[in-house]
Amino acid sequence: MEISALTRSVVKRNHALICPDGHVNSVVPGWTHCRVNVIINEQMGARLGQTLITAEKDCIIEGHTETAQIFFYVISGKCTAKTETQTKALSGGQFVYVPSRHAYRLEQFSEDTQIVTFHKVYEKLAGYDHPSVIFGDASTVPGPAFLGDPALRLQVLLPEDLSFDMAVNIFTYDPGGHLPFVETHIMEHGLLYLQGQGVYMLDHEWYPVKKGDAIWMAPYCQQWFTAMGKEPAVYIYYKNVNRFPT
Ligand code: UGY
Ligand code: MN
Repeated sequence: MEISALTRSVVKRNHALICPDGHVNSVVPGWTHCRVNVIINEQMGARLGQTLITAEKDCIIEGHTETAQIFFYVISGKCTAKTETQTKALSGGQFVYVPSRHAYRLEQFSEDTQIVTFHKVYEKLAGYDHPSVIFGDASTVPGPAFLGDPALRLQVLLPEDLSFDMAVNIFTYDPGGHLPFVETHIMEHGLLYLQGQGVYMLDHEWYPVKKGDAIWMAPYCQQWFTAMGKEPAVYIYYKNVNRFPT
């Protein structure tokens, strides 16, 4: 029998590992007939938001972004996404980016569809236009070798354009593949494992991680990862980018 007082989840000053066994549902106005787990939020010291949505029958995810932009990525299942000017069907691996101050509505979900969202308060850059809505499909995004290592592949889902202040990328590691060095950087991350397993080092603490786990890394949280097991380890992650380091 499992012991309910044990978990791999931890929440520390500058990083957190949130595993599915610790999820507790939140009620979010406008997001109905679904389970919502707020995984990362400013309450823990983060400057991004990350949620996991699991659709039930008649699920509707509707709202109007205010100061924060929202990136919706379909992990599995399907739905229809409507923005002010477009309507598109989304299935696993597809996404919609909704800029700040835009209406959105996701509907016609198949049951158990899962979506991960990343939220960031938008910082406009003088001389650059506000980003527009973007629909995309990860399966069509190239995944070049990361820093020359063919065991690591990085897909960049949003345009690399200074009007954007956030990036969302998918990182794939073949078993045994690992980050080439311990990263120590100002950018913050929120991530979710989509597949596989491995070991993450966060500020010199070592965590076994697998599909379904989420991680928050504050600025300067030192980070390194190696993939283990028989299939590639894949995570989708957020990063703040392209703004003056105040
Ligand atoms: O983009 C990044 O900083 C990425 N290499 N970090 C990470 O995967 N922990
Ligand atoms: Mn990093």
